[in-house]
Amino acid sequence: MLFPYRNIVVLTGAGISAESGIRTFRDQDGLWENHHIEDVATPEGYRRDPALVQDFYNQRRQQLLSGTVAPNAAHLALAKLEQELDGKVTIVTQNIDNLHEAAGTRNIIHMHGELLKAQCSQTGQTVNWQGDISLDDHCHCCQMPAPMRPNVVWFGEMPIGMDRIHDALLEADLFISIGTSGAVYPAAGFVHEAAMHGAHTIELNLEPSEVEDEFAEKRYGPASVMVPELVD
Ligand code: BV8
Repeated sequence: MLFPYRNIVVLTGAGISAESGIRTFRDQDGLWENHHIEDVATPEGYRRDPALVQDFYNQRRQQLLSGTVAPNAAHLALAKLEQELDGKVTIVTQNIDNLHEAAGTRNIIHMHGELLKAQCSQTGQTVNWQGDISLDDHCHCCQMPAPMRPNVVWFGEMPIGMDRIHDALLEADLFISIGTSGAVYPAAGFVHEAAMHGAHTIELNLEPSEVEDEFAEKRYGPASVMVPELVD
């Protein structure tokens, strides 16, 4: 158990879901392999070719809804930590899958959005969405119904929950990063912010991330082994 910590912030990235069968972005056969980031993860790319972008996210949503992916031991260990710690655990995830919730995590911030929600491209209002988003799907919140888009934060868009995240980093006495390459900001900067406020910092990853030097402690190996080892 992680005594004596009482305020733990955990940042997760695609690597925590890799052993559940969800592809990462920048690894071998990653999601970016057959897509240019600017074509599928920017507002410009969506405006240029909405059908291509919808299809990129529809395929990932279908996988999530297919029943073929489940939380792995890393997600389950974090949910157990939240239940058992005499203190507070905040999961800040860059992932848009629902595997943390499926494992039982409750206190979670999806800073890059959620695959199982859609949003009005005009107002940003979100609704739960359990199927494909087609170009014919329009919102119910605007006088002139606007197209529905994936509820996902693209490059150049403001991540979700930044105030809550900064508050959590201010209080944290332990910051753990799991399964992220540290390639994307502002998430990659959270370790520096937590350390500045006196938190101990641990990186758990398959290999050193781009911000490995910022961590006080580093342990490398698959998340399904490393996270239970740290938490139990
Ligand atoms: C913003 C969409 C500002 C969702 C994604 C400095 C400060 C602030 C911003 C910037 C900055 N410098 C540059 C920027 C701009 C930009 C940015 O960071 N660019 C990068 C390329 C330099 N950031 C932004 O635009 C962000 N917005 O800053 O807004 C603003 C302010 C005011 C007003 C408006 C705006 C928005 C960033 C969000 C972009 N959206 N995707 C989706 O499609 O899912 S990013 C994409 O990368 C995903 O969201 C993903 O979450 C994220 C990070 O990737 P990882 O999760 O780390 O995955 P990756 O494949 O890279 O790595 C996996 C790791 O796991 C590897 O290290 C691997 O070794 C490991 N692993 C693999 N298997 C395992 C494992 N580990 C353990 N066990 C295993 N089994």
